[in-house]
Amino acid sequence: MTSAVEANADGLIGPTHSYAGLSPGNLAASLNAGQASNPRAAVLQGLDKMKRLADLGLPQFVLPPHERPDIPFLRGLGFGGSDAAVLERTWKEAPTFAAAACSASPMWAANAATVTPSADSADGRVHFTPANLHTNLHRSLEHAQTKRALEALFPDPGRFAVHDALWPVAHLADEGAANHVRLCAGHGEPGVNLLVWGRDAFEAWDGPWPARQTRQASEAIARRHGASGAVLAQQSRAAIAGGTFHNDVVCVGALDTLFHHALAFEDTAGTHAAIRTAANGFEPIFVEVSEADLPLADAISSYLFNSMLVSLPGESRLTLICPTETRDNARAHAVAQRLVGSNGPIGRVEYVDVRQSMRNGGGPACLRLRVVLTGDELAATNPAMRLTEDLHARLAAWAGRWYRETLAPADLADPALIDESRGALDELTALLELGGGFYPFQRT
Ligand code: SUG
Repeated sequence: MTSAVEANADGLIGPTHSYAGLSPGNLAASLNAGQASNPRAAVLQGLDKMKRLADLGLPQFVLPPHERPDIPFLRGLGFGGSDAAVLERTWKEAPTFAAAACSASPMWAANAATVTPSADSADGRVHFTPANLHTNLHRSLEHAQTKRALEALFPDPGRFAVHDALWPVAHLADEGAANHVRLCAGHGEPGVNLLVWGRDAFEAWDGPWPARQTRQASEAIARRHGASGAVLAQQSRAAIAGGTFHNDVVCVGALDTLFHHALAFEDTAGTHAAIRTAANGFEPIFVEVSEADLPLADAISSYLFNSMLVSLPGESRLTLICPTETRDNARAHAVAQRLVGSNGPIGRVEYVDVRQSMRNGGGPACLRLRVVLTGDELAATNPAMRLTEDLHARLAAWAGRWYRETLAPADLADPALIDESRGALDELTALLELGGGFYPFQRT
């Protein structure tokens, strides 16, 4: 048996973190649209969560924010002149494109890619497919830079295969690991790869909100990664209609345990049966929460299931790391307490404050990409991107120097934000040793 660990790579929250209401069907983001954000508090909350996980003994990496505003994207729309003029004209003539170009959405690293560990892949490498995030304009701008960031973190092509995103077209709409759960007996052993899709690419979709993942995208990823133990399951239409824009809003899994809301899947019994059949050498445990115990609306507002479910060194039961919003919701809190009180697989619940991200619909699980790595693979990662006590302190000081305290949506049109953001990213390039030309502005 190969031993392996589950590392987390979190998206460092960028200087343009804002509430622009860009994601239809994401109820928190729509509710908070137009409010002022606090980018500095946001990045510090994210960094503190990373440190918490590192302190608990899990390898923790940092994925750098993307260049925003995305001036090259706006130039591609025909806006010309100086960078400041491009931004100013776009806000005047095409504000929706301008808002998309300013979003700090790469922070939600669960949407960065789908990952297949070496224990499950056909060629014994760790495979990554950056998500094309085709459904939302602002998120469709991410995948090329995400690929670059993954290549910086996982530089050895003998061990890591970083693919291009799936062809960016509606038929192959893909949202990455937010719709993937891996179950296994031990991280280094072959697992079940549960891939959850919302719609079939060739059937009409008539739900009130977009279904962001197609069955065909999930199939293509499993095929190109050579992923063993693949189980495809349909996300329930009721869940999407209720505001479940990703499966990880109602479902999380770790080792042999799948923790989910009763409305997560269109066919719960069929999904459980398929997982049981695919599970090689272990008996999966399903912890299902009923609609009576936690109505879907409370599951979504409290983000109980958008928690990190982790196996900590030396502990036999799993730990659930929830946002403080879960504690603030009486029903969700009661479910969490019951889990710990029972003799089930989850032995501990902890709370983290990621409120700035939560207000855009991004909980603790959205902010991280899980990557299962053997000892040799871990040793082959870029050490400068690993969060240590020292890097945490340096990044917190960096954010204090560069990030604004508050940012109203109208401030996104301020041309000074271009220089501020680039200044911050330039310094970050050195801090994380990302190499020359990592960002588009460094290549011109
Ligand atoms: O894609 N919010 C993100 C939240 C992503 C959460 N990720 C996971 N569940 N894994 C989204 O809807 C809102 C940005 C805005 O409206 O400005 C946004 O993109």
